Amino acid sequence: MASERTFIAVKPDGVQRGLVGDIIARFEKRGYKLVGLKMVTPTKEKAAEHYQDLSSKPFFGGLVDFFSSGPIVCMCWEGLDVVKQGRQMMGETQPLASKPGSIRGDFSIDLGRNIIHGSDSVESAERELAMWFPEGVNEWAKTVDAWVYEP
Ligand code: IDP
Ligand code: MG
Repeated sequence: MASERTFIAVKPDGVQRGLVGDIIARFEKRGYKLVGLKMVTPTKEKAAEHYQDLSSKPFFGGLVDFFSSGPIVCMCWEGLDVVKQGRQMMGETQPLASKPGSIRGDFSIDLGRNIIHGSDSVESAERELAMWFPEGVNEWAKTVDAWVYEP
C-alpha cells in the first residue's frame, strides 16, 4: 500500500470549543492511522514559520497572534492519499463554502476561526511534520489495516 503522511492541527479555537475528540474520531473511523499526537502552545516565531507562505498577506499578523494564542493539538495521520483526503474531510478554507459533513462545514462559520489546519500537499506535509514533530513519529503496524485496504 503506497502510504503518505499529513500534518493535521486542531487550532486554538477547536481546542477551546472541545472539538479535538470529534476530529480525531473522524480520521480514525475513516481508517487512517494516527502516528503522532501532542498538545503544543506555539510561540509567535513558530506560528510565523508554520504560516510562512502567507507572510505577505494583510491578515498574517492576526493569524500568527491567533495561532499562538493557546494550545493546538498536533497530529500526524498516515494512509492512502491522506494529504488530499484530509483536505476533503476539512472542507474549504472559507467555512461558508464548506459542505455540511466536512469538519469546517459542520463546526465553523468564520474564515479566521475555521478550527483546523491540514497540509495542502505532500511537500507541505513533509515541511510541517519536520517542524512540529522533529523527534519523529511512531512506527506501528495497525493490524486492522487488512480490513481497511484490499491486499
Ligand atoms: P487553509 O487553512 O485552508 O490551508 P490557507 O490559505 O493556508 O488556508 O490560510 C491559512 C489560514 O489563514 C486559514 O485557515 C484561515 O484561518 C486564515 N485565512 C486565510 N485567508 C484569510 C483571509 O482572507 N482573511 C483572514 N484569515 C484568512
Ligand atoms: Mg494552508
